[in-house]
Amino acid sequence: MQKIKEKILESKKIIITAHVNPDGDAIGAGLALLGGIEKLNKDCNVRFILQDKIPDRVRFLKLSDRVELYDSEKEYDFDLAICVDSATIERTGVMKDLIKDSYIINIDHHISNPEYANLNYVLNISSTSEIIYRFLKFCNIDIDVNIGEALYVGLVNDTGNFQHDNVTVKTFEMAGDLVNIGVNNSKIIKEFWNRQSLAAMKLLGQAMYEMEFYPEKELAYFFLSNENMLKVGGRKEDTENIVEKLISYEKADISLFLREDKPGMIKGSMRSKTDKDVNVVAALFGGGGHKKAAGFSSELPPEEILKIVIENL
Ligand SMILES: [Mn+2]
Repeated sequence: MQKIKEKILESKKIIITAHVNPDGDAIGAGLALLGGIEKLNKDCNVRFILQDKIPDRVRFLKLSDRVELYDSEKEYDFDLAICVDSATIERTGVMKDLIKDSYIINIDHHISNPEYANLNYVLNISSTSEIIYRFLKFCNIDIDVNIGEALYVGLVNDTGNFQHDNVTVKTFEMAGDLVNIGVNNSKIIKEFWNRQSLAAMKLLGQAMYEMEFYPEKELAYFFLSNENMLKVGGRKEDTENIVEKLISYEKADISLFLREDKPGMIKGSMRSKTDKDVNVVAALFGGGGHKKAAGFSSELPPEEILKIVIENL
């Protein structure tokens, strides 16, 4: 943390980035870091630039208008790049090409992170937002309510609203501290958590109705074709909670959700509620993540992916 602080203090122009299809943790961590850097180094110009647009449900965050979309027509001038919540540099999408030859700091919480940067701060905790919170505290930066709300959204996002076992005493202490400085828990739940699109509701309904269960592996499974996705006008962020809901089935130990991204390309996500390690299974397809939550991409047909998963559980 000291090295990151020094690097930020000696920089004049910083670009923060995060992964494609950004979630609440990517946005929360990035915005909180941006707000914090502006307090730490007042001579520094800091920007938060992403490949993809942010979900509507984080737009209530005061700092969210600071997110910029990458524009290939523009020139970017910076002396430090910071990647948050990105398990690999490829996860930043087109931003990779912009930053790859510059000095990079990697701040992340995915155990699969290969520490790809010049300076890496990777901790196996709830969220990147929890890491950023610790960093801001370490630097004695005043966490105001705008930074606090961004951090809280990250926490709620990556803990499944304090449901997963990545929640520790420190996570609750952080949440308590943020509530203390003025973050309103029920406001965040109303604005962020309980704000699903119609397409998300329809797709979740379909997933729950058509879910298959493989009792020999306690596996709950659902495959969503691109055709069914288009039928309800769904986007990939509308499918985020399906894998979480699959595992809420009383008999399921593992859930597997496959989504046809485009013909011939499947995105897989897995959850575990026992000791079974889904990170290892996702790695068979070149993916990764955490022991209890992991993802991958594959060009294999869904029934083939299902077969491999079942064989390896
Ligand atoms: Mn995260």
